[in-house]
This record gives sequence, C-alpha cells and structure tokens, in this order.
Amino acid sequence: MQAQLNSKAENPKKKPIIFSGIQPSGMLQLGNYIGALRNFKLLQDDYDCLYCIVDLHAITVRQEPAKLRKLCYELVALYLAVGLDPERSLIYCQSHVSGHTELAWILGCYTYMGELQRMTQFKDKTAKHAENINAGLLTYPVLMAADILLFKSNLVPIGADQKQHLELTRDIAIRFNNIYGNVLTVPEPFIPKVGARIMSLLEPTRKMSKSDPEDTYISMLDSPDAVRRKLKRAVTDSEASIRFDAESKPGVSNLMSIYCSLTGSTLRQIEDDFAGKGYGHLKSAVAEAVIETLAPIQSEYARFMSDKGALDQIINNGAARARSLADRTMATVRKKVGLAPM
Ligand code: AQP
Repeated sequence: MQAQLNSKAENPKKKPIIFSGIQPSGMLQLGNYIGALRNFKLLQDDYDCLYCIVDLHAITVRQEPAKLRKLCYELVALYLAVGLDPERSLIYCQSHVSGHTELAWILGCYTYMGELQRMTQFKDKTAKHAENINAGLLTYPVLMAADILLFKSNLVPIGADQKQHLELTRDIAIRFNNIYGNVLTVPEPFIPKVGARIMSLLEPTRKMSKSDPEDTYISMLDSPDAVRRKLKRAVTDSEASIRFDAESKPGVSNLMSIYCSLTGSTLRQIEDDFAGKGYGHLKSAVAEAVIETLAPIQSEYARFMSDKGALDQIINNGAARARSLADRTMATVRKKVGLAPM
C-alpha cells in the first residue's frame, strides 16, 4: 500500500486514490452501510483506499468521552468485519494525523462564510443542536475538504447527503490551485445508484442517522429480534399498495429501497412480487434481508473485537502510514502559501 501510494512519477501504474470517513458518533446504521461502508470493500481492489474514523468531526456534537474512545475501536473492528483488508486499505483515526487540522486551518482561509452558512447539513445540525451551535459545526466542511485533499484523493464514496460538501471541497481546491498552481487534486464523488439515501424508519422524510433516537434506525449490531421489531413499527401509509413513490409514499419507498439494495431486486420486481400483499409482508421480507446481511458481519465483528492488541496494531500502523503521506502534501502546501520553512 505504501508503495502503491507513491507518486505517479515513481510508479506509473499508480491506482486512483479513494478517501472516505465515517464519524464515530454512534454505532453505524444501515444507511451508513448501504450508502458507504459496503462500497468500501468493493473499491479496495481497484483503488488505493484510505478509510478514516473521523473522530474530530464527531466532536462538533457533544460526545461522551469514554463512549467516543470505545466507538473508534468498534468502528475499526466493523471496517474489518465488512471485509476491509488493512494490508490493502489504509485504516486509521483522523485525530492521529495532525495534517488534517493543519490543512483545515489553511483551507479555511480560502473558504467564504456564505459558502459554509449555505450548507444543508449546517442548517439541519444547528436546528437539531440549538443549545450548542459551535464554530466546528460551521467549519465542518472545511475539515472534510482537508481530509480529502490531504491525500490527493481522486474519488470519494459518499451518500447523497454529502454531495454538497464534496462540491465545496472541489470549489476550495480549484480556488487554491488558481492561486498557487496545480497543488491539490480535485476529487470526484462516487455515489451508489441505489440506497444513496436510506430514510428514518419513523420519519421517512428525514435521512436515517445513527445519532437519532434508537427506534428510527437499524444499528449494524442489532439482534434479529430488534430488526424485526423496528421494521414492524416502521411508518408506512394508509394506501395499502406496494409501489415506489418517494414523494407521496416515503415510508414504503424507503422499505423498497432497502430491500432492493440488499437483495439486488429491482423496484419493478418488488412491485410485481408483492402485488396484492399487505405492508406486513414487505416489512417481514425487508427484516429477513437485513438480518441475513448483518449476521456474518456481526460474527466477524465479535472476532475482531476479541483481539484488542491486533486492533491497536492496525490503528497505529494506519496512522504512521497516513502521517507520512500527509506530510508530503503539507510540505508542498506550506511552501506554496509562504509559511516559514521548518
Ligand atoms: N441514511 C443514509 N443513507 C445513505 N448513506 C448514508 N450515510 C449516512 N447516512 C446515510 C453515509 O455514511 C457515510 C458516513 O456518514 P457519517 O457518519 O460520517 O456522517 P453522517 O452522514 O452525518 O451519518 P449519520 O449516521 O447521519 O451520523 P450523525 O447522526 O452523527 O450525523 C457518509 O458517506 C454518508 O453519506
């Protein structure tokens, strides 16, 4: 991997670089899995991948310190459980690589207040956390831009909710390059066609989120009983017809999207297969598909969590390798901006 991430001049067969991060703001939910995590595994064959646990992003919302520390471990174990290979993919914690925050400060000086205030996630999060509208919530997209640009990433696998942030990342990189030359790589989004936006089970016009109340999302560690119970309670509508219409039937459409993403069925097939059946049938079928998907991941997860020493080693190795890559970008950026040489 280290060799694979060398510069193109050193290695003409260099693969495109992928960066993606997930916040340890709770155990991951089904939307994180469908929208992001499961694609991570598919991508590691064809790309040089960096998969980060973005703990600095998570503290834009108050976290319980002991729980946050534990979640970083748990997410690394979950990354491994879905099949990420630390030999091929670089897995590490964001706060272990200081280049993220250094670059974020510099890029913040090339980002306009208006751009940040326009971000949908900023508006959503300030509404949700009215008691703690901190500067980090506003500057979150600058740190995300730094995460991506620090490693000259070409592609960023994201759910549809992060598209706006990625567009801002591109704007910041282009603005920086217009001043200093071709320093930063302008990344492209990689958005899955199905399942890019899985919605809350109880409020299907809002996206599913791991920091929302427990019954609104399916955790990747939920037991089969919990999955069945939550899906049984999922909000639908009174029409009693299984057809996809995200506008007027958001609950049923969300269940159909989950089923499609996990089974490979098309929306048309589901409409045919469930014609004349009640919502109870659809909910049970979705529950069984979820349980079948999660079972092997959960048993792998338990295996990785039982060896803390091995997890520590993976996290430390990942950080050391990420630091050495980040240092190269930071050396160029510092020089271009005119900071005093060290
Ligand atoms: N509901 C979703 N459907 C599809 N993709 C989703 N993602 C998140 N929710 C959905 C994708 O998961 C990746 C990691 O997300 P994150 O944890 O870094 O941040 P987030 O988007 O804010 O996720 P949550 O679960 O909603 O976290 P909280 O509750 O802490 O805000 C991203 O690629 C995201 O698109």
